[in-house]
Amino acid sequence: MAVEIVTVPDLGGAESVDVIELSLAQGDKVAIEDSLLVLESDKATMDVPSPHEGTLVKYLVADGDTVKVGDAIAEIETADSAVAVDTEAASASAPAPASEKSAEVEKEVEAAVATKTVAEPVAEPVPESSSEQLILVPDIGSDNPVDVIELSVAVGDQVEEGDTLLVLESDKATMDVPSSHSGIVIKIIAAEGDKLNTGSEVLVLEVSSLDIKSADAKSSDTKSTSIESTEAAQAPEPAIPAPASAPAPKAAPLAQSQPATASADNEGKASSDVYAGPAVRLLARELGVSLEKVSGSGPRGRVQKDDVNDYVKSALKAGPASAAGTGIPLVPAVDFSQFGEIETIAMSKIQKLTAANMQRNWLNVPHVTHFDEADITDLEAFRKSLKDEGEKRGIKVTPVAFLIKGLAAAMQAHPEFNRSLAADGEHFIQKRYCNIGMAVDTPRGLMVPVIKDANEKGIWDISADIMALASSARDGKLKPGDMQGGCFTVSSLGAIGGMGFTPIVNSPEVGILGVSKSQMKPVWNGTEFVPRLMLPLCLSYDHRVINGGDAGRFMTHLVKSLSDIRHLSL
Ligand code: CAO
Repeated sequence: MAVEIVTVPDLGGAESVDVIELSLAQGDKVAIEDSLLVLESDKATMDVPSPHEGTLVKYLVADGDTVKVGDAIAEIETADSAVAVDTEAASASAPAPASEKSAEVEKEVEAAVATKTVAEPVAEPVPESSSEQLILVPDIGSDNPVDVIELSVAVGDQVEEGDTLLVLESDKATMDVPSSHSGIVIKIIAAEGDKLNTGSEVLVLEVSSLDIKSADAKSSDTKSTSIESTEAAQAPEPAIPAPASAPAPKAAPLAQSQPATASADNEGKASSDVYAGPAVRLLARELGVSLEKVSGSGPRGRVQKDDVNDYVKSALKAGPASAAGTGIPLVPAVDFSQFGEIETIAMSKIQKLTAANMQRNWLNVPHVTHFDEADITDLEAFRKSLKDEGEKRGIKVTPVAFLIKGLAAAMQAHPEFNRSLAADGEHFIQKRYCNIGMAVDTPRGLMVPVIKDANEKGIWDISADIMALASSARDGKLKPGDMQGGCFTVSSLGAIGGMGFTPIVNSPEVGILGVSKSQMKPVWNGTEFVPRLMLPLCLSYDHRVINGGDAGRFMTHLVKSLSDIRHLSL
């Protein structure tokens, strides 16, 4: 017989932390590494995984408690043990056993059985006897009566040990009362709105002798466990704070065919604020559902298991965008032909890929765009001076080559721009190589070939790469390797026009530089306005990796080196 006590593990330096979620219900099966509860410090939340496999006997802490390393948090009955799950269940104060089956109960049983016969295939008869089990309110830790706010079962329901029978609410918390036995509900004694105490009668279960034996086998208590004995439900699940402002359910008019309970819209709430029990939270986590997306149909907007299941079903029906859990409403399809003549044009493969990538990046990356302009008067003079040499080499040098050279230098000086966020969301990947992607406008769509090792190349080599890659992109001759391994992207619309734009980060890169058309502008030099050629630059970055200060310093570095290209040789 072994009941293992689980304690708070090393908290990585935090002295005390709050219990913000109990992940399981009493009596739940638990595997090693299953989350038992969630702790929160002022910096982070952490799941406490179970070090044992077995059955959760009970929690030794409640939601909202503050705990420290080594505090006992739960009892787990390991597989080889026969300790009762409900060792805390009330027994001393339990009323006398129900000794008679009333005619009313018999009728309800018959009705329930008849209903089940219609609704479900008839199960093979099993050679076992059955009896009634009166379920009582377990020890609720207080002498004050608590309200029944939800009956979770109906007459005729088959319940399993650990299933929630009803939900109680005190002025401080709500608690699920799980069943101590498996069986069929044959009579419900408590009603919603009743005030109950420890030991109050809840309902009567018809329990097979096999179930009773197995429940008895688990009991370490010496109290009588005869078939006719009265049994308290398992101790209530630890408290889940009820939303203080949870609206009371509105009764639907009888004539309406809507559900009788109002459904609560949880949009905009934190998941931990959604009114739901631990079993529902566990189910939501297992299915990858964010609870705030689910409307609760239970009393006071409580989210039920069925609500989570219904949410998943409708998300799957709605298609991939919705199933991904984005919750973004789809743009409705419009029949444009009702307004005039139309033509439907098939998207190229590249256009489809671009659309998917842009949407993915736009939705995933918290974008910020930083604007600046560089004085490229001297750079342009120098670039033009390279024309003859360029003709001899067969290479055309454009401002984009200087931008790429300047970007590579700025990335060396500010390595955070050469990072990606690791898939675990907890690490940065720092790249020691420097490849710069270049957006190319082609008749078949946007392509981004990559200039490899830009930090090691001079203006001639970069210019040669730009020409070769842009022409391959336009001729559809890029190889997959030409478009892989980018660390940062430049998107130049300088030859086309515009004063600025907000490019979309080419994730998992963390920055993209948009370049617009340079213009002569009057610039104040301290004594007079002078005509200078100004180049508009727009840096979009992933704010998960880059902060505004980083962006400001990066752009200042870039602007300085473009304004005085001698810096690029340093
Ligand atoms: N301001 C003013 N003129 C500019 C300029 C700028 N910022 N950048 C380039 N130019 C001029 C060059 O000086 C050159 O003119 P000259 O021939 O008189 O010297 C001419 O524009 C060259 O343009 P180009 O497009 O042939 O070559 P490039 O190296 O400037 O650009 C490339 C190459 C591939 C970046 C470009 O052709 C391209 O496809 N840009 C589109 C990128 C794009 O679509 N971005 C949007 C992505 S999101 O939808």
